[in-house]
Amino acid sequence: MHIDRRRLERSIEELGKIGETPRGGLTRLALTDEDKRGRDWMVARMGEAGLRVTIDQMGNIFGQRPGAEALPPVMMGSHVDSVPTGGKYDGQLGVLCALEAIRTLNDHGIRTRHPVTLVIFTNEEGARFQPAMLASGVLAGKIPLEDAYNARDKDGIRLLDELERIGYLGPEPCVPRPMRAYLELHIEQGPRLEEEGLAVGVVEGIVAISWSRLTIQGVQDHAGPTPMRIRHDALVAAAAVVTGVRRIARELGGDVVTTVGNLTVSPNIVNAIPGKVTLSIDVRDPRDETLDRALPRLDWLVREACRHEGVTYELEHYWRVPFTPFDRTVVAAVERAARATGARYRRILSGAGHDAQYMAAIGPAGMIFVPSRGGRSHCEEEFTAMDDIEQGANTLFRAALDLAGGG
Ligand code: HGY
Ligand code: MN
Ligand code: MN
Repeated sequence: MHIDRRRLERSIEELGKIGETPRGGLTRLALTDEDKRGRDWMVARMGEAGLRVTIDQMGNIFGQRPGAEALPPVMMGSHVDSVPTGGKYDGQLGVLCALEAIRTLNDHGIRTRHPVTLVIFTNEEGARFQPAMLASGVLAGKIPLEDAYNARDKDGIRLLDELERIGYLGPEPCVPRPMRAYLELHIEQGPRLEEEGLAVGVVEGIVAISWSRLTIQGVQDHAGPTPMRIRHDALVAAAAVVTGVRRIARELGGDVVTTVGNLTVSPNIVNAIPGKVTLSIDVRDPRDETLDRALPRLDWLVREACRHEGVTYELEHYWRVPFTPFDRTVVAAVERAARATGARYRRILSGAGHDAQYMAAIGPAGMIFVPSRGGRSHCEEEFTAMDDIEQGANTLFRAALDLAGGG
């Protein structure tokens, strides 16, 4: 038994059209009209596959396929929201491979012991509303629902209002659910599988992640008549922070990664000294202890950069997810499935966060990676070859069958 490659390929193409960018990438930010259209497309396909579709308070979508016994379900899925000018595989591939696995169960009339549930999580990317994995974080009981509802995008629009506007504010409580296991297929978003000529990654865990936001308040003034000796330029302090964030990674070494991805300047015009700068700092490492060493260095760096320029600041470490090892029995089931599929594979760690990170907090979770061409992701160049997708999807199908008690 194997998945239907052509059907899966068509689904990737069809869903990838919703929010497609002129360069063939994808912009489908959480709770925008494009996200609504992508959700509606998935709900229609889930109905056609005979799934009972429900929506919870965070707009998470569940498609339930009954099992032979009233047991906790095997859940599998991912997300359909993207980053701006992102790719058509991040998140979307996991949702479509889960749909394809269910369609394959239907093709063969298989009644698994445990029910099987397809799940689509809201706002995984954290691109529009921070932090990332927001809705799986609420479901896992790690983020209060009210905090998520009050998250605002850069235009001050509230998450709750957008959920309501697109018609995905569901009645189901967004709380931990009993599950046999949670499986997520995802692109690796790094170079390892491709470098080693492998089709599948058996994911053993996900790195620890910390997000901080820094607001620097300087003195806005005229770029011309203001003598250099009396300036307090928020952007000069910010620039010292940006290069210092890179230095922290270099000094700590190992696998730590640090990124300033978002920076806004006000008033952001040629002839005014920047009065205010806000910026984001993302720090990740497989070891929580390394993050515990990195953050005090960041605090010191910001304090010194701002003292030197005579500006004030607010630094908030507002999101932290610990290193998350996946359940050994689920990892073993994924490995068995990769072997049975005949895929060349290796065990691997995820440098990207995923909804599986929060699902692992409430039940046995595991992931399957497929290669990213050139290791690229969160960009329009993101691509994974169908041969690899087929092997990954067959691995997901077999792992789900194994864990759900195949017919
Ligand atoms: O940030 C991440 O790692 C994921 O793409 N949300
Ligand atoms: Mn993703
Ligand atoms: Mn992503």
